Amino acid sequence: MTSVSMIPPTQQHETSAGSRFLDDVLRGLSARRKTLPSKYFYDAEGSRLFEAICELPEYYVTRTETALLVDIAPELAAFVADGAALVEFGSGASAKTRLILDASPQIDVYIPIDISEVALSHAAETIRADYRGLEVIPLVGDFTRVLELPSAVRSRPIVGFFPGSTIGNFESAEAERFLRRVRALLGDGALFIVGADLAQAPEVLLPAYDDAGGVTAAFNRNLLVRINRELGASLDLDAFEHRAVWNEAESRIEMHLVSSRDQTARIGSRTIVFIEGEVIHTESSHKYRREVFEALVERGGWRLKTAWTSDAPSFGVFLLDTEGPEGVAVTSPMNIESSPSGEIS
Ligand code: AVJ
Repeated sequence: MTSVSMIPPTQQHETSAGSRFLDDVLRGLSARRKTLPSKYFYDAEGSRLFEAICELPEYYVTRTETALLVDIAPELAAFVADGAALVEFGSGASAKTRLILDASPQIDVYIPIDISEVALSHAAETIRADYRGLEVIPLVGDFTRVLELPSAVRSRPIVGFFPGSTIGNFESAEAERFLRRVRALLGDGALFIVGADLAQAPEVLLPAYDDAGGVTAAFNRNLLVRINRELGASLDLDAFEHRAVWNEAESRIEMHLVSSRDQTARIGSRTIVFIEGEVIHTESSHKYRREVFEALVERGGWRLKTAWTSDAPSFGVFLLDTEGPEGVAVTSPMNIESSPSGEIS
């Protein structure tokens, strides 16, 4: 299995990246119920649209988590050891990171990991400029595939950071596997700070994923734009509609693209058929109940140390550690390199 973890951003274009994208797209669109992996939203335009979503009045998620982090940053800082390395999964513009760094000047190294090279290198540069003593080591790539940390940080206390409720994009088995991999990657004694959105009324959730200005619709449809551009496909962009659905049974918001007519599209060497009303499921955003989330992190090999939740709309920041109840380090539950498949989503 391949890893992109140790390759600096400038050398990052592995030859297989394009064909993996094609394989994933064809696999998803050949299934009886069509899907596309949500990680492919984040090309340069998708990352820009996501940042715009974060500013929308309807999208409460970012604002709520940020306010909570502002409140609790001093409490979090008390758990962070001197000389720590902060490893962020899916760092994007690194906006929330600043709240952690400002409150925890004892952090010496920052390792942002992101799939969008443009977003990552820009964020790394601005963080470097604003935090002079901080060593910044960006890793570009799919954060579900990182197998190793730079050797420079292995002797340091490690704090993982996974805000934004990005964990909610995984199915529960995938989330569990991701947590186990991070547990193995960060090692015994690590802390892991995870932000997760909690369940709320559909009247709050639906507009957050289907805003009046159509930014989320553009974000969703940009996946098709990207497939056309990067894979030379012939999807008719005007013939797919954005839809957000609350799936009560799975406690998640789903984003769909709905074919507005019978149509076919050429992708690679294949012709994909869509019937009118047929759905491509492009994203799930799970909204947890607190007990459900706690059980998930425990299955993932972590212990919940502290949890903070906001007022409604409720968002949770969870501090996880690796110690067992007796203060005995739990042995690494899984060798990440031997897990059955190379990736999570
Ligand atoms: C960045 C994955 C957490 O699921 O809420 C925003 C992405 N999708 N609007 C989320 C997203 C639609 C976002 N995450």
